[in-house]
Amino acid sequence: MASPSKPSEALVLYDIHTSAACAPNPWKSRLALNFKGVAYSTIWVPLPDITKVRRALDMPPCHKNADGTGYYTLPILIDPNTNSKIGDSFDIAVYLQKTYPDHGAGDLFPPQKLDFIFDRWSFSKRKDIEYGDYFDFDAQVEAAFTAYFALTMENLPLHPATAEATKAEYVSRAGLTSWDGFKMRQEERKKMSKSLHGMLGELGNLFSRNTSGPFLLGRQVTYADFIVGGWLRLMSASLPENEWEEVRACHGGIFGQLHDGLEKYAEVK
Ligand SMILES: N[C@@H](CCC(=O)N[C@@H](CS)C(=O)NCC(=O)O)C(=O)O
Repeated sequence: MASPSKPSEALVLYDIHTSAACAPNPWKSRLALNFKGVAYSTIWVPLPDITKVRRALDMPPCHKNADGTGYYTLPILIDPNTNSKIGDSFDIAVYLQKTYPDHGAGDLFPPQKLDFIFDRWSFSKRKDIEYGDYFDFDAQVEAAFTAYFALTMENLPLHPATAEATKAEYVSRAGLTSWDGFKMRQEERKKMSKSLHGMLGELGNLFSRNTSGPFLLGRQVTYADFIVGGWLRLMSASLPENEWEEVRACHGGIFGQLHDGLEKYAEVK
């Protein structure tokens, strides 16, 4: 693969069209792109059009639905400078590191201990791949936050133009009859929020090893912070205000400080 020292053409990031950018995996790519300081623009795709857009770009799905059909997702990154198309957030981060190693703030993947395990069953220990520790961390953090996705459903900032089609898609996937089926009873929310805070405590333990800054490595930001930061973006956009404030403040404010520390890399372009 060519390794342009400075990309002459802007890269293109495909993200999901919502009224406030909130999709965690595209967020990881946005944070990584801003960290690398390469020029790019965003194409916003309505959720019901992701399959069509991904197929038109000749990108196979990276996951399967329960019935074996392809589950088409974003982000996708196109880099016209190297004629590359990448359709998975982790692959995008690795691509950026390999292709633009010295750009922007430098190394996305410095060695560090990322021993957060949420789901022992699926923990793969992918030490065989490059940046395997980061890959595992990504998978574990995804499993951890996905377990609490229900808390964000009611208030997802859906784009008005495609809100009804998006709701219909989610309702059908969940086997519900209406969007109201996602509404949680107050006591159910409380119970799930308590459990979320427990999970955040476990994750927060990794952040309390180095207290010199808001990131896992103190003042040095890495892709591992972007992995967590992508999910915090979803929560900041979708949790009711008081619940987001509780997430920010819990465990000594670790997650509020992380979210604020990442603001520097959060410009939406
Ligand atoms: N492994 C993929 C997963 C991407 C993914 O799950 N993307 C979500 C948004 S965060 C998506 O596109 N969802 C589309 C849908 O639910 O229809 C990656 O890391 O890029």
